Amino acid sequence: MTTVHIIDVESGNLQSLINAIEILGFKAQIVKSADDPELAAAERLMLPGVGNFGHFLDSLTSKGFEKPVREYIASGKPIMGICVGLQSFFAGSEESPKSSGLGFLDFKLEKFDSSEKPVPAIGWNTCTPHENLFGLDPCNRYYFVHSYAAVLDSATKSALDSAGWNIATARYGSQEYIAAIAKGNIFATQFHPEKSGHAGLAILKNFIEQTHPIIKHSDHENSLLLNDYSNYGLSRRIIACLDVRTNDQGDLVVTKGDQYDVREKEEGGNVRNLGKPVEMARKYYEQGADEVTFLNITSFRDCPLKDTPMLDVLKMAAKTVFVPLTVGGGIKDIVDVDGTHVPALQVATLYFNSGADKISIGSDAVYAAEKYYERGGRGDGTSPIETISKSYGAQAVVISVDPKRVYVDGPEQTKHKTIKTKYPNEKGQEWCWYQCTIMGGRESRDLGVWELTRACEALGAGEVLLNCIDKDGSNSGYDLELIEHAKGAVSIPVIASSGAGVPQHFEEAFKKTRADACLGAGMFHRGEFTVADVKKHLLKSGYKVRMDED
Ligand code: 1PR
Repeated sequence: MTTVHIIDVESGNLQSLINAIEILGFKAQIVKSADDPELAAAERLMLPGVGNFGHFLDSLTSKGFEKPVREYIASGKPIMGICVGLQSFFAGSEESPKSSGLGFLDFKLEKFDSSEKPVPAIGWNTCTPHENLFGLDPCNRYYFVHSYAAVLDSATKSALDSAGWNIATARYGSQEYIAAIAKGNIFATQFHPEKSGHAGLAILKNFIEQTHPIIKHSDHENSLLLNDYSNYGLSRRIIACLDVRTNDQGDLVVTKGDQYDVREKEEGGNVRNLGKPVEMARKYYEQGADEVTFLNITSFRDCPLKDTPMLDVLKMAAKTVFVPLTVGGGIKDIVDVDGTHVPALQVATLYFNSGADKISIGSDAVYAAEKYYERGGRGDGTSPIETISKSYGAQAVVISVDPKRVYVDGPEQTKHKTIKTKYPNEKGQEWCWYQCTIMGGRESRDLGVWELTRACEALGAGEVLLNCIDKDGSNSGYDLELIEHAKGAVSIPVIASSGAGVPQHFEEAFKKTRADACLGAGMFHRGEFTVADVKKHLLKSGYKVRMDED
């Protein structure tokens, strides 16, 4: 059985890569130290990374990996870089001007232009290989998450061509950049194959087996699936969300509320039990969900942090779900059951090591934003958003917002940013603002969505999960005004959430707002529609979506 060695410079979620290699029937072996004899004996080597370029390169150097990696490459044996692993083959990056790359490609990465599109780029894009490259398929979608890229112009393209590089290109907004590169024994992808569903697993398999299968599609498939570069080139992202908690019998269950009330309506009603988290995550992956989000909606603080049941849920889900996993709930500085203070960064690290790609912060994001304004619009580097973003990158930090609509007579009646709504209340008030809450809607704060999202973006959050308590569980469609309000506030991606009841609601959100992704929960849990139903509907309506076949 082929063994794949993976260099570990403590950069992101390696567990998912290990799981992907194992499910393909190969053996994965982590290499933690540069003098590990396994490294010299390796036949297939992987260099994966997420987050900050400088952090990755500096760790590679300080751990002594640079020399053995260069020697391995000189030996002619196959190596594959992933994400920051690809970036490390370049000379440097605008992200960390003081850090040098390995310099196999003589130019530098730059930050995406955020004046025309959300940055970080998070989502599913196509790759166009110039020659056959490990079966990279222009009709497939691969998962990208990055702010910096090897942006191309015609001069760099011809220089790379003359230097013998085979490149696959992608386009985000108006910028063309390198999605994958290959030359001799070096292959690298900017996207995450281990998070790109069946299409990504196929690329890993082809690299390990060193095969380049020929890709053929019918005209019909091409017309449906080739990129039309609408939505900056990203397919419409559909997320399945699992609200998880222990029920009255002590079992960990997926539940779902109406306006956040998760108990059955009758007197003394039980917590609604809609299924088991790991099984449901897998079901949604197989239905084509582009991401799965787990929200721990109550605390499990009656057990030591390391035994938190959600960690097991993640570990098990990550074995069969090869799309990004987000976990939220309880990401904050905590005091463990034995009295130990555990910083939020350490809590987040436990989740990342268990298979999470992103963490989501709810109540603590509100506290951080409040303090940001108290300080006159500054962070102090200590909030969970700041510490986690610094270590794992902005793309790994989502803020989960739980707002309620508050009507007023006019903008002068509140200090919060208001909108004029198409839906006046029964008193005829036509203006409203969106009030943030904490603890799953239990307490309202003197902070609006506009102010919260802007502060969190400045502190280092990379994405907004925009719930809406008024719409949650209503099956009446998203609050489109809220989505546009948040999109106007920030340039990071915004995920629309709460209210989806039929596939048409997803289409409506994509048509009438700038939502970067749409999340659904109840309609999927109750089995009324599958994720595939939503995607087929969008495809029929002319939207590009990721269709992933085994
Ligand atoms: O404050 O950092 O510990 O995070 C707690 C997390 O738990 C937050 O992300 C918060 O949104 C979530 N949460 C807390 N209480 C509830 C509850 O429902 N009682 N769930 C809750 C939030 C909203 C969505 C839901 C959509 C779509 N649930 O997750 O899935 O509204 O539903 P629908 O499509 O059925 O309408 P912290």
